[in-house]
Amino acid sequence: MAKTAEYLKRFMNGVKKRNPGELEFHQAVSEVAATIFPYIADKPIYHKMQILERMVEPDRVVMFRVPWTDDEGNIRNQRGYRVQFNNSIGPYKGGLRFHPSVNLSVLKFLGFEQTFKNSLTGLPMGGGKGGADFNPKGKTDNEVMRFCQSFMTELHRHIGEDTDVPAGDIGVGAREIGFLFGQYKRIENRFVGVLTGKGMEFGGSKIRTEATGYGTVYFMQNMLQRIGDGLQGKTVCVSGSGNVATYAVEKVNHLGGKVVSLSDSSGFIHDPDGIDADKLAYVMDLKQVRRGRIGEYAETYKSATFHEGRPWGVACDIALPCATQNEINREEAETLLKNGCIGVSEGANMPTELAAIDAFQHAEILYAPSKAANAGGVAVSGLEMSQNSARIAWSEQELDNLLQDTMLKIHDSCVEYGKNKDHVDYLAGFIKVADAMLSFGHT
Ligand code: NDP
Ligand code: 2IT
Repeated sequence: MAKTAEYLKRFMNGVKKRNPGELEFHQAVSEVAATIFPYIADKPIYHKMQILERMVEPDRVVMFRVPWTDDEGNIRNQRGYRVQFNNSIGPYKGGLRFHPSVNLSVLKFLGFEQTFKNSLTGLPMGGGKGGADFNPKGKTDNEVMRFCQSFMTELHRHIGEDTDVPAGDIGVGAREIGFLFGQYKRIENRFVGVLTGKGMEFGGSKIRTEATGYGTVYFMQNMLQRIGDGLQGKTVCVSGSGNVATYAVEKVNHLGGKVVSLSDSSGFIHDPDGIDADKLAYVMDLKQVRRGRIGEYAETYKSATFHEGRPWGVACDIALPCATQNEINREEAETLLKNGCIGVSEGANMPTELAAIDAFQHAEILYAPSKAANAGGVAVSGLEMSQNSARIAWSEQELDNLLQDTMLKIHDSCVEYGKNKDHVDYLAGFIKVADAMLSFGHT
């Protein structure tokens, strides 16, 4: 045990030295390494073949200039990226994020985690992530279109339906995917499934829009069912108000729970009466169509109040962080536990700080890490790729059944490798990628 701890420390020192200042990347690697090291301690082949050392180095990183013109005719300049992390088990696959906070550290953490998540789905997809430090807030549709076209004008040469298949993430939804796909098709003169999350008219898959939020809730339901419980009658705190958060709310409602919060970067709303289907439709229009701030909800619905900060002080049985990374710190985790929270399922990527994960694990509540809990989105992306290749379209019911099966399989494999009955783990995702790398020798 002491030897493993010592080796882990040495390994992390090396990662920090080679990737200076990349704090999010260090955090993601450190969390994964702490899970993996005890498992590989008695398996010398992984050490001899330097598997983990090679896994933390992306296959390749592409960084590029994205010039575009705003509506006033000013030339603007953004930085675009695609981190192709690991294609051992399939083409690179992962979202694109457009947000001012995007940098190499954020995309490397996301691409690294994507590799394990995609492996857990059981589908043949490698890991990648990309995006730009572009802020879609306050931009017109035409400005967003010009930006997306310029971004794809460079990106197109690095991706392909069998090479690398991007999708959406923060700031990249149906509108952006449409603009990006249109430009790819125009430049390449090929109509192929090079992006997922596409519109239904041009090769998109049913359930993809809903899949991440639904999957996160299915995972929570699976964990609850294991202890003879369920979401029926549970009070649920959700953060975020974008794609993942809104479809998580919809599924909690379907399963009989009550959601009492939502948030965005300006603050959160608390609605003790619950966010029902009508209120949810209002939120979707507010955030996706009118692109407003969540505070407007409390002006419309008098049962609700608006507050600055994050929603974790609201008493709940279940917490679903669905906004962004590091949105639950140790103090907030302790507040959740003090208020009786018994389960956390991560819709967002790495929403829980390391010290907060410790608090959840120490309290032995049901805790599902994002690599497992939010894999439903990329799983249905994988099914969109299959449908595109075969030129077929499955029904909503078939796809929802496949999504539920996938989340249950991931849940069960996490439990199998988990340290104890209340702790889920994503070791199975690592093993598949590692064993593929062993087959390739030194690559
Ligand atoms: P959206 O852009 O649709 O929504 C993001 C939401 O999070 C918005 O409410 C946004 O608020 C809020 N948010 C973003 N950044 C911050 C911040 N720094 N501080 C506070 N609030 C913030 O993105 P998604 O719903 O697609 O993504 C949410 C999370 O889920 C991300 O972590 C993403 O990586 C993860 N994820 C997404 C998948 C997908 O299929 N889309 C799949 C798996 C994981 P505002 O409107 O004010 O910006
Ligand atoms: O983090 C994620 O899994 C996503 N943003 C979805 C990736 C995908 O390719 O569907």
